[in-house]
Amino acid sequence: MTYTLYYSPGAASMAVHWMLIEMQLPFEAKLVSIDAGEQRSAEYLKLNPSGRIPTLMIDGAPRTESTALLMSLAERHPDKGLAPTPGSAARAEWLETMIYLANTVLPAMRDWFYAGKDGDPAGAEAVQALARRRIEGAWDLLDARLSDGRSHLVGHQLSTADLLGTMLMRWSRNMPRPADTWKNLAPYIRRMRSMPSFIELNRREGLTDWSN
Ligand SMILES: N[C@@H](CCC(=O)N[C@@H](CS)C(=O)NCC(=O)O)C(=O)O
Repeated sequence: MTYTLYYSPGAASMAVHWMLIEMQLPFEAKLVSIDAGEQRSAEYLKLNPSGRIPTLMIDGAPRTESTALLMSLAERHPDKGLAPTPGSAARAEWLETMIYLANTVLPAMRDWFYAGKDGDPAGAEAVQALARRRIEGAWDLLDARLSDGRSHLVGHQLSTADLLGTMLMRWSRNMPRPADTWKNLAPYIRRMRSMPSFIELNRREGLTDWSN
């Protein structure tokens, strides 16, 4: 199995990059500079026609969508234990959490950061206000889930939901109410940030602004 990840520091590629490091798999990482607009180069658009990051080459075929990539990797490497076993009770909660993060939180984040680019700049403020409400609603929900003392978003075990969820929480760091201001999310975030694979991920991506 061979992997090449097209990534940009701190972008939606981050959770996939983190997973590859956490699983200790060999892979190649290729930087695509969003600042330089490289995601819209003809060469990159051949791999990912939506011009978004990430793309993961899996055995030579380009695959996209960060959440799907995390789920594919979990399926391809069941021995790494980053998803509950199919058919188990935890599996249903994992599926629910992955879809919730992909379906509700990721699009709201996209709206928060790209409202003026994806849509009419004149309406951006209203779009961002709704996005903020949705994002803060997600932190309420995940905070409540952690209030039962669990160590991770799905049960007591690290899963792809933590990698995706933590990446999204990081994106809120400069928002009016960052995720780490929620009571139960704060210690959870500290725990996730203390993982050696997260520290290594930040080192490789050259990120310094969201660490313990
Ligand atoms: N749903 C996609 C979203 C990807 C996405 O929006 N990536 C952003 C970076 S976080 C991007 O490529 N931005 C550059 C652009 O839209 O031009 C996924 O989860 O992979």
